[in-house]
Amino acid sequence: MKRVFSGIQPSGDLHLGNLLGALVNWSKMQEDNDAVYCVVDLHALTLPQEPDVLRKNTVELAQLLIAVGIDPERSTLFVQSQVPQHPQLAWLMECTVSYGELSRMTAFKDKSNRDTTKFVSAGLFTYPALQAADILLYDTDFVPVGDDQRQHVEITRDIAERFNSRYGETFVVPEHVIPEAGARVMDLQKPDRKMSKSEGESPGTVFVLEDPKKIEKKFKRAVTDSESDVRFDIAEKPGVSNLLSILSACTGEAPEDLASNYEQYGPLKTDTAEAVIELLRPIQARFAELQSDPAETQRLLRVGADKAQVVAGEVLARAKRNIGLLA
Ligand code: AQP
Repeated sequence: MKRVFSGIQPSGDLHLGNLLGALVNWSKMQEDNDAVYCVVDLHALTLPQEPDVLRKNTVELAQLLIAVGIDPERSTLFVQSQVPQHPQLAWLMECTVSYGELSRMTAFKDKSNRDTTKFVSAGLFTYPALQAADILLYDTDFVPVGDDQRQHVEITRDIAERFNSRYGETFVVPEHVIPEAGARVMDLQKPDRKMSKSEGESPGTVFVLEDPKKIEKKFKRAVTDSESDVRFDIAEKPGVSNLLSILSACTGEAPEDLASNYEQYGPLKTDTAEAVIELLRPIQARFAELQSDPAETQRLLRVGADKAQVVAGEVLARAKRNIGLLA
């Protein structure tokens, strides 16, 4: 059986990009694989956090993952900071990746340049090393992620190969799994920018727990262009193509085929909003049930962390032994 690993940050409210780009695949892939899924709270610390908000977001994100379909009985679902092997292996990863490689990460360049007056932590620079540790700790074969994470999975592969060639066969070299539709959901107001949860409340971001009326309004106001023909053309028509991609991810039909059903932007916006609202309806209902019992969620996460440590402990011991650290 193949091993699947992926993680998500409790850095804000879950949005449509997270759902279509990553979580739909998380849910599918747990059927035929040994799946390990993680709320990566240590990654959220790369930006300053309110402690109470972080704690609440961590539990609620786990509840949302369960609501989306992650089954904690079948998959291993846990919180990163409850498995100490993650930061331990991260140091070995930091010493295997170069300053130049980390400097080329677009996520770091984007975030550190977004507002030059803001505090830029060293963690924001080195977190791909922690992410490599997250993935490599589980002898992972496949990493289901959105397109924005392609570069981070690549650097994880480079680190694994370098470590293996320096110290002998230690890590499985993983492959990313990126969905055909929904791999890069763009902001509805700025379709040249990916939808992102650290942006906070914004008219361009559709949240998984958002009220259907608000979702309808956001789609109605989505930025398109001054033409009127509906075509799937990401370079020339990013706004319209984003709507077609979202509708495609919800319906399973190819965006090019969907485009031929429309002559105007209005009906495309209405149908996309409706498809999204229907996709979210059962998730919102299940989340409301789970939210009433956070203690049970925390118990499930503890069980998940204990299960994760069995594999993480073995792989960390192998890495320590091979690099020459005392057992
Ligand atoms: N817009 C997106 N379209 C498709 N997939 C996406 N993902 C994120 N945004 C999109 C995928 O969701 C998973 C979790 O990623 P994350 O926790 O990094 O989510 P985020 O929304 O990207 O969070 P932040 O805090 O805003 O982080 P930055 O701005 O650093 O990305 C991943 O598999 C990701 O690919």
